[in-house]
Amino acid sequence: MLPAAPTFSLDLPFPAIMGVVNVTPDSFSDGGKYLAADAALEQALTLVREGASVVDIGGESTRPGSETVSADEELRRVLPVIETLAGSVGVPISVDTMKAEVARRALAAGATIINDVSALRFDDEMVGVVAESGCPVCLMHMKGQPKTMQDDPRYDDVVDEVLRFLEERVSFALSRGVREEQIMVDPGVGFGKTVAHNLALLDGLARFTTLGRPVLLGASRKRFLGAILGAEPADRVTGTVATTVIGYLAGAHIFRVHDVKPNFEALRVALAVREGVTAP
Ligand code: HH2
Repeated sequence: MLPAAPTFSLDLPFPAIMGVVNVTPDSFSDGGKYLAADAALEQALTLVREGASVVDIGGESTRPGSETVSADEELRRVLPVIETLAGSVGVPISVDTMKAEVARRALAAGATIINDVSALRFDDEMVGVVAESGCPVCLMHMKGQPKTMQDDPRYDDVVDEVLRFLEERVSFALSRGVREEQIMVDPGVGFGKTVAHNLALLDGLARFTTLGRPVLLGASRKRFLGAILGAEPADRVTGTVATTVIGYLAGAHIFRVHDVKPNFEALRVALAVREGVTAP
């Protein structure tokens, strides 16, 4: 048996799938595909039909080398999608942003989760938005900034360092009035890590459950899979499914993926083996 899921302020099945919709021109795997609000809406509905329990809407690419965009531009991309989805999608909506202003307006438009890949470090006001709203928040590890994070990242012990970083970010959030039940944690696969670092994190993933918070894994279609498989993003789906099963067996709770159906089916099988039930 895997450890029981920690108390969480969001009513999610565990394991749960977070389906990704990037409303950006430049995301590494789906950039440009869902820039029009109706295309984003259609994709979100498809992901939910396929088994997603959350949809994550992003308006700024954080792929290695990406440039930042203004809050206005990010809002212009995500707000119409969140407003439309909030009335129709039937699952919680997460907003993938590092900016307090975007988070605030997204929550007002119907998002209920903040996914901050800077773990509340990029914008000083973000922690206040999370504390005041009481919404669930994902705190993710990133070494450096997206623009330069893949320039020779180094760690003595990557699992230890990422674990200590997340411990510190959880303490910081708690010290500023965020409740423990609001927090999930994420080792940040691909954010300032070499292929070897990413593999070490996946191999050591069980250690992140010692933080006592739900663990989110975002390995979908990422570059380390391309390095292993010699495949472009669209051909990394089977590799992603492998990471989902490995993550599930290590006790991860939420899987952020672009391709919901294969990951959902793999989780159903893994869950049936572990717990004798057939649906996450
Ligand atoms: N990865 C990406 C973006 N947001 N959030 C969390 N919590 N964990 C992740 O691993 C994560 C994330 C990068 O992937 P994607 O959104 O597909 O690409 P891009 O940043 O190019 O939009």
